[in-house]
Amino acid sequence: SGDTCWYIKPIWGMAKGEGRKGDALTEMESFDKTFAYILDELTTADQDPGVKEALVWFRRVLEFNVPHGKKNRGLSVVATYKLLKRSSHIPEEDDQQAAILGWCVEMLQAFFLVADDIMDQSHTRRGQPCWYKTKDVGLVAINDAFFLENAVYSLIKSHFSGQPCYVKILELFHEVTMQTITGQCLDMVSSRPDEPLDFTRFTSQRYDSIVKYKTAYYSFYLPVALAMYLAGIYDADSHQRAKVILLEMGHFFQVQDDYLDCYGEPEVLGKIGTDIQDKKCGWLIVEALKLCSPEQRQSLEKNYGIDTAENIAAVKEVYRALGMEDIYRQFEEDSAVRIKGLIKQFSGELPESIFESFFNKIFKRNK
Ligand code: DMA
Ligand code: MG
Ligand code: MG
Ligand code: MG
Repeated sequence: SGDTCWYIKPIWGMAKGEGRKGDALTEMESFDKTFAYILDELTTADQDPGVKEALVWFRRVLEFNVPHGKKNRGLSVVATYKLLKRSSHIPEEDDQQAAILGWCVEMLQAFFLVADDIMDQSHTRRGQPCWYKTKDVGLVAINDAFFLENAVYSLIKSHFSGQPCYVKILELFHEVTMQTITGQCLDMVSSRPDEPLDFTRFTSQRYDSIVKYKTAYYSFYLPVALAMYLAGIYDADSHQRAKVILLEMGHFFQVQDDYLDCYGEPEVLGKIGTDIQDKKCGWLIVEALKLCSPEQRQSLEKNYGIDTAENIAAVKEVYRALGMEDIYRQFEEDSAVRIKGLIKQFSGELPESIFESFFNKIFKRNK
């Protein structure tokens, strides 16, 4: 540490012994407390008073877009870190550091989602209108997405600058952001609104690449890799092993997302599906194209990617006739077996519990 002097800021003034095992704070409550702290750190003006109004706006951006999700990704940083350090004594401030990184993942996700909802022309997210659809927001949402992305780096600098893991964490966020942007690009260019529908592009290979890049890296590898760096695990072999398992889990998670887009309950899911009318290269259409008859394919060609109730219903009718819900159930079961096998095969020195507990959080989810 020395002169570079990284230090851990006192976060929520915990009295000695408070918040330890057996105390009232749940993981979620203590994680949420860290967010209240982050909100103040990011929007308190020790700066030019001329920017006050922007800081007030950013506070609204953060409050609206960051803390209201399931927080699977953010909580996984904390949970993984705790499992990695289980044997050794964890000082409280270390948990706080894991929670800060967890919120960085949630903020990165908020950045992607604000932009994703504009690109996908979605209506709702987490049970409220999408940010760009909110009154008085509109296209400033684009700048707000940039703010959310950059706020990640403000936090990393103020909490990790000078620590051994600092550069690794920075590089990881940059790398994973580029991977996600690449996946979002593949998602968007696989079907353009103004070009004729071309199902020959909807291959499993294309689908695999889209979901690996747009979802798996940032949702699964990133949280675990951050916890590993914080716990001092840098070796390439352990990271490679974790990546094999977590990318497979990420693939499974996006298949779930695509299934729920069509079959989920919007009230439970908090969002209304748009994949059919958006002409998305999603799991259901890719699998349906493998199974359909020439007549069914014709119906899909005629109706996919058109935003009217009739066209959407016609696509769903072909899915129904093909039994896509049962095909999904089977995929779910097969995936659980495959992923559990990978955990056994690839965990190496890492505790299998970090992967099992992450997987258990998402398996059979309905939101
Ligand atoms: C999600 O893809 C990917 C990112 C990077 C946000 P999506 O558009 O299917 O997500 P959602 O269903 O949440 O809009
Ligand atoms: Mg979307
Ligand atoms: Mg999208
Ligand atoms: Mg989706």
